[in-house]
Amino acid sequence: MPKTAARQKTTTKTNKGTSNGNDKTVKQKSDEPITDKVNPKVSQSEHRQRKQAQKDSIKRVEPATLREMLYQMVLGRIFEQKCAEVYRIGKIGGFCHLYIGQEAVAIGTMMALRDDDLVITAYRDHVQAMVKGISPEAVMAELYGRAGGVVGGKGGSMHMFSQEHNFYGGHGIVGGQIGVGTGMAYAQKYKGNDNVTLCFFGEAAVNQGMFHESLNMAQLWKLPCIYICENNKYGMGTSQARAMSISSIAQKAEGYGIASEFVDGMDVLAVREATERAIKRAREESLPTLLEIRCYRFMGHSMSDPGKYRSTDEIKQYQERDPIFLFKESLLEAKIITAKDYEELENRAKEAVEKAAKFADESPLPDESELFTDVYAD
Ligand SMILES: Cc1ncc(C[n+]2csc(CCOP(=O)(O)OP(=O)(O)O)c2C)c(N)n1
Ligand SMILES: [Mg+2]
Repeated sequence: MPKTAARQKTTTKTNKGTSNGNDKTVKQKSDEPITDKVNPKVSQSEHRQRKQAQKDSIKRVEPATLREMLYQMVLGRIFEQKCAEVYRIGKIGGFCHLYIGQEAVAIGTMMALRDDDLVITAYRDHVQAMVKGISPEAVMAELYGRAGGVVGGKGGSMHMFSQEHNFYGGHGIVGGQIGVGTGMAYAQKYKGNDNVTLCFFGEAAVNQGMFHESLNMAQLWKLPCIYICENNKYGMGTSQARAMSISSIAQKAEGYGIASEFVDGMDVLAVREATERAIKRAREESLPTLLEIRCYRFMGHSMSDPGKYRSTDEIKQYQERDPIFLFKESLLEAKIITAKDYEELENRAKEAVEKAAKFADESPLPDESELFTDVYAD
């Protein structure tokens, strides 16, 4: 991770003078530029800092929740590895964007939510869909384009959706979901409930006008929306350093008077704690937050990415700081799990994924009669 991502670097600033009367504390961070280079010495010291931080955070979370968080991370990883495997033999077609390396973001944020909270995301959506409660079977069958898929096999990888689970997609237009998510948060406020909306997007989406218009409205109307920017450093093959004039995305929130925080996306507990603060702000005060969560995708942008824009050495450096290994080590050291528990947990995840693949294999193709249902174009 770039040095700036260490949560120890976060400092606070009170933002008293906004026109909306928001006198809440706004987090601000040091703004060191993002570079494409990884400094091994800095990385090692950050890894040590993270481990120390996890030691303290572990004490604040129920052991059963910690174990479930680890299980969900492992399930997400094994599920995505299976997707890559079956994609290569043609069982999944079309676009397929994997989440491997970023699991701490989905699990750290979403496992702090209530069931009636809402989630919307971009096309890298399989793991988010499962954490929100959609079964691995329904997600895998959707990837296979089968009738048993969560949207009947008509959406595919990028369009997981389930109103029943308050999961509103799965969107392919970069940044498009930020406006929809803002509207979802508006609807909750209008209806008078205290539901929170979590809106995920990548760092490349921040360059879209939709991001800026949405953040402006969210603060103006005081919407209970949490904007989660998953900054994995690349938008397809373009690094953030080549595409964005200011490297700190969290800093952009300040332009709209929105509270923001810089979070280490390799540390699932740091992600959870930052999300809890944002949830409190949204639920109790109906105010938005922007979290910039620095992470890294270990796989290509999609299954068809030749990967020529970054070195294998860079990928290796990040893989050495894998968020799953870090969390597993911390839980072993804190004696929340034993090595045997981990083996059992991993086997359980493997079985769940194999069951999902079998379900998808056996699920029929959508019936021809479905061809013109759910079609809204003239
Ligand atoms: C409006 C729009 N422009 C361009 C594209 C093509 N495109 C698909 S993914 C992508 C990169 C997005 O990167 P980021 O938002 O950082 O998300 P990540 O893939 O890293 O998760 C682009 C440019 C698109 N889908 N929509
Ligand atoms: Mg990105």
